[in-house]
Amino acid sequence: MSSNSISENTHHKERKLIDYFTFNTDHKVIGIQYLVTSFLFYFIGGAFAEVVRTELATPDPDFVSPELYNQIFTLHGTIMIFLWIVPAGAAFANYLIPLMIGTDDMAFPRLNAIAFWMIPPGGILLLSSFLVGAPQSGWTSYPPLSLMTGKWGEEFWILSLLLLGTSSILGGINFATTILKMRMKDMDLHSMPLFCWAMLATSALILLSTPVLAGALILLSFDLMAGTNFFNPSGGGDPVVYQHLFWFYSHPAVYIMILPFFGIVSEVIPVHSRKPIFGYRAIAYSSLAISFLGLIVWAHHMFTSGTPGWLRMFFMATTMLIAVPTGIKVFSWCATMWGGKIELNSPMLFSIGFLSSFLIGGITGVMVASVPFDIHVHDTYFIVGHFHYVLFGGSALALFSGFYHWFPKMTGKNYHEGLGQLHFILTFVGLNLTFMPMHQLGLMGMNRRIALYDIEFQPLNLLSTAGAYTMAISTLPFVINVAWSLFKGTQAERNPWRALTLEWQTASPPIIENFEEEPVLWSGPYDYGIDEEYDYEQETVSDMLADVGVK
Ligand code: HEM
Ligand SMILES: [Cu+2]
Repeated sequence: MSSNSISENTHHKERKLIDYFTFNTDHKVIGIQYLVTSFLFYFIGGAFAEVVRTELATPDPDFVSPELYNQIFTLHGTIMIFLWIVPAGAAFANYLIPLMIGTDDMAFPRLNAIAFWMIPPGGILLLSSFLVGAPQSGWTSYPPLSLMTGKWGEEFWILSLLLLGTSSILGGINFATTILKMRMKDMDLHSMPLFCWAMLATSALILLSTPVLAGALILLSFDLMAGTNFFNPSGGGDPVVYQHLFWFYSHPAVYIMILPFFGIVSEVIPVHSRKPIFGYRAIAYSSLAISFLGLIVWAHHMFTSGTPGWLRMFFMATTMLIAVPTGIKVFSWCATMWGGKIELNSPMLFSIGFLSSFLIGGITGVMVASVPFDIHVHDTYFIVGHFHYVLFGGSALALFSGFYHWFPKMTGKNYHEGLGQLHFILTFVGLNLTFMPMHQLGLMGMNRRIALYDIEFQPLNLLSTAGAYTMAISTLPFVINVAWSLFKGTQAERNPWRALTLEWQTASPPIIENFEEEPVLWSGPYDYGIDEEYDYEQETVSDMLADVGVK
């Protein structure tokens, strides 16, 4: 903390709109840049999802051509993962970590800005692949298909992912260093907010696995452009080696996509239940356990790729083990809510929605971890149903929970509670309507990644498409809420939720230097139930702290 460097006049520095469009090193600006950029891609990726579902409303490939269908679902998956969920996690990490640990910026502010500025070119590169024939081989880009369906689109995809992966690595270095080195004095690892633990675990995963993806992509690029045969079977290469390298990154990547949001839920639930978090250490260490286990289970994506039986046993067992630390978290969140004074506002509704949908995704996850079952449902809509429950029902709902929770802090404005709740209801209904029927479709044998299907699958597909339209509609109250609140919302308090983590000790939005005066650790991050000592009507932090006898 360099609060002694805060001089009188810097107090009056104002944030300008242009700062958000330039190379700025303030972690709060970068956090907002990440958030806004990722949401722009969410709308694009979402529009692509609607095209996919519109095509699938009828059995014939009549809405878009089969080639375009392939391109659209490939870009839908790629965008949702690499340009929405992952950068949105980084958005919260950037914005919150320095505030939560009571410091004024990230460890490497310039590196931070560089990491962000790789994302827009990465996204533009990906979208411009439509000009040269977008990739058609799915977000996994398995060879030999990826070597056969159009050279330049595939190469654009590879280059884009290399940029986005590099950005992610730079971010991970920054998060880990900041958490380990920049905490205010008195804050040891065991008194920092659980979101920081989650980001520590995420960063470890990013650093260990992303370089492997880069390696795989570079080799794929050689096969594609230089005629080498690392993965090309027609030249003696081995496509299964690509699958190993790809999933060595991409399985951990599913935890890179969900751990930050586990962290967000761990912040939201205790505040809005007014209860201390149940099992702080269990939640913190289970993040680390998930990281470790996540690194040794990749071949469960290859149960049908000729993996020998004894090896499948190993990957089946380790995969199922992940249910243990994950279950610990879920039970801890439930125990935290148990008997609490739960307020069903937007952040809490999204967190509860997260819990229930993630539970379904987790259960189908244990199902597909089982080799005999997976052999039957591999590459069917059961899988599509499963991972959307995890990614949309898990990551995305928790993302929205965090969005509403920190909206007053980030913008200084209160959002409209009714619109937030409407957003939740439409999303939650749409989500279940879209993805629940997919499980049954998969069990009935409907393949994924096809524009044409058998007439018997139509009724359930229609339901699913109706759900997708409901979700499209759900973004309206969301967008209106954000716009309305920014322009017409009332000024937010410093600490509207009476939360105890440090980011709430500064103004909403925080001043450029983060804290007017050095923040004070006057309790653990989740010591709720001592409300009577905490008068949230107080004007300033020092009053507040004086009130509880700290100063
Ligand atoms: C309105 C919401 C959404 C709908 C209606 C939707 C629909 C679909 C459908 C129908 C497919 C299968 C395409 C096919 O196999 O032919 C698909 C694939 C996929 N979706 Fe979504 N999705 C939505 C949101 C999301 C989100 C939020 C994520 C991630 C954060 C995501 C990630 C993926 C991925 C990774 C694939 C696989 C693409 C591939 O195989 O290349 N989707 N989506
Ligand atoms: Cu996996």
